[in-house]
Amino acid sequence: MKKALVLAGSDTSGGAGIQADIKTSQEIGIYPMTALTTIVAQNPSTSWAHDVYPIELDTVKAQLHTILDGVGVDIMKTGMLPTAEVIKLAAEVIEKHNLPAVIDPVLVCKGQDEALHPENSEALRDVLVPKALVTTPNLFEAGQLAGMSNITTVDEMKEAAKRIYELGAKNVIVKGGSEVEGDKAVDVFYAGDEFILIETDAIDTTYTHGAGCTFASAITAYIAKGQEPLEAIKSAKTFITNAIEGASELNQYVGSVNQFANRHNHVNV
Ligand code: PXL
Repeated sequence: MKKALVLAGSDTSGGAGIQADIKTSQEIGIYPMTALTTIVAQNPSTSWAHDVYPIELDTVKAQLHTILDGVGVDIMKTGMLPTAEVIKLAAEVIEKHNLPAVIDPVLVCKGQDEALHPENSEALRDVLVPKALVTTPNLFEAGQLAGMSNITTVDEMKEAAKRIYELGAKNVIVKGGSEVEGDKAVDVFYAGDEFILIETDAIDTTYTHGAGCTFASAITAYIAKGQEPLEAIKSAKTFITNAIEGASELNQYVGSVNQFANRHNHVNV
């Protein structure tokens, strides 16, 4: 079984973060090991604001030692990285262990409008995204990485994808999802050649908590199982579409995607 190192945060509410990564890995059939970078505790007393509790750098390093030097991995996936220090550490790990890496450049949780820290965008842009085999920014993150504000059209997504590719990422998938004009959920893929639009019918739901983490984890798992990046992205799009279709409400604030929904609709690889 292929093994993945997941460097990401814990979503206490269970739908996103490392919880999504573990569930997705399990569904697709790879073995995830987790180095926790931060804990997100959603606060029911403040309308579900996401309170972020970073883990000590030494504790992150100890987990990486277990995974990299104690077991060994085939691929790496990053999610929420709370400080520029941890972002740089992630880049060092990719370099030292020569790992294919799927970088989900998490800057903000869905429904939250404050980026984690401004210096994190810069570290992601300058240090980590350049080392990505695949990077999966949403529109906000693509804007931050590409130095563009307010991306709303497919043409702007293409421009952002090209700029992010030029940072050094080998395969870029800018996730427009249902936020792009029109009734399709559109993502733009770029790997230095032509732009490829990956489209599905938009699903009419707000229960999408965990979608970004699940999508990036599915890409990681399909690559680990032997698919090329573009093929893995297409398989992951099917996986996340099913997971969104199978989503359910958690409370008045949020509903989470359901990785289990793919058992009935699985892309077998
Ligand atoms: O969806 C982004 C995200 C990533 N990682 C963690 C999260 C969230 C959003 O809630 O909690 C740990």
